[in-house]
Amino acid sequence: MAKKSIVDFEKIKQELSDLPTPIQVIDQNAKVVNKEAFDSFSDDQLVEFMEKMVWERALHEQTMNFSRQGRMGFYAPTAGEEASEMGTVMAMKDQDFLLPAYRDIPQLIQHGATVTEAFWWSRGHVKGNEFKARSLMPQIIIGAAYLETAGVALGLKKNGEDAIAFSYTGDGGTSQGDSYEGMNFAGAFQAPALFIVQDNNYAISVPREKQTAAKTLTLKAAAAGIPAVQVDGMDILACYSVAKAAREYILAGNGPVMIETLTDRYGAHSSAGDDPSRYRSKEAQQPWLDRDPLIRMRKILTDKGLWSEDHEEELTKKYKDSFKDALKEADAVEPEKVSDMLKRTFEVPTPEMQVEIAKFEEKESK
Ligand SMILES: Cc1ncc(C[n+]2csc(CCOP(=O)(O)OP(=O)(O)O)c2C)c(N)n1
Repeated sequence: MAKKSIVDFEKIKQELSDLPTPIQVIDQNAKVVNKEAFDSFSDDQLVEFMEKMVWERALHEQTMNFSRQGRMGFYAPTAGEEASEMGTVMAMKDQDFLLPAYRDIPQLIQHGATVTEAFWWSRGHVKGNEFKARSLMPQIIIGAAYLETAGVALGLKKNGEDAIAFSYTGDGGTSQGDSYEGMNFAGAFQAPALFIVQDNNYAISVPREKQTAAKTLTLKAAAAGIPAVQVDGMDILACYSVAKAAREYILAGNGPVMIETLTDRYGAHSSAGDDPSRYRSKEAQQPWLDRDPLIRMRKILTDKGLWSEDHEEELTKKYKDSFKDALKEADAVEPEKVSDMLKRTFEVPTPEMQVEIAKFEEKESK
């Protein structure tokens, strides 16, 4: 007779594999699945949600055009992530502190940076870090924003501020140790932080399933004692409602929260132009395109008589024209010099850097 084990690891593993149902307000067929949440929005609010997503999609399309023309620096495409990004950032208040990653330029602009400043940031110009928005500059080191968030959030708590920290990372970011350390610290100190994981299925070419055996990324917050929830990241009403509820919960002194938005990166990882067809089939992506966040809101608004194709076209043109003006403004400043960047790195440049500075000054004077 087989000896009975003292512990059933398979059962424990199974319990970790039970998938929650992500929170939704409208499904991909534009059917209202949470009437109470839906009815809490006025018609004007519903239109505003759609306008923000049209704005972000226009920003994406225009920046990709600028990139192809060689007029941007580094820029991370955002098509597909409009509901996740606009829904969560619309729950932010001016006094809240933003800790964005490189794919969160739209939220940075919504939180008070100008489009021109965002373009300077993309070009690596120091003026791109001088925005008045209450935010750190977009973090390139994945996962690191969560460490900074723990510190910022603790500072907000110690100052007794009526504000929380909003922090973004991707699924790949949660595979970096920094993100756990940040969440653990924030959990231990009950710091007012909202950790938003935009689970867009890929970390460059590595699919989410290959990055971790965890069935949901919310499990990573559980280890830090932080309540976490999955949200349909293609449903702006759900993203906003959950972010707003999280903000209120955190502000009431209950410690941090994590939200995992299930979303998708439609195109390449960055404007540097990796080729997604090398790691992702069209068939695998199609279900995500069918869940597009604009399609479902467009249907809801059109059925209510609040939206038309002509209006959307006009808006898109208006937004794109404003981005063209912003780029002209960005062009009007002298490009960043390598020597100036080096001079700013330390208050007193090291002897090696002094040699580098002299070398670049010589080159730049020609
Ligand atoms: C610590 C660190 N390791 C590696 C990289 C290189 N890198 C840049 S983006 C990226 C993938 C990040 O994926 P994810 O966090 O899912 O965010 P997404 O780009 O999909 O928004 C990697 C590995 C980095 N920036 N930082």
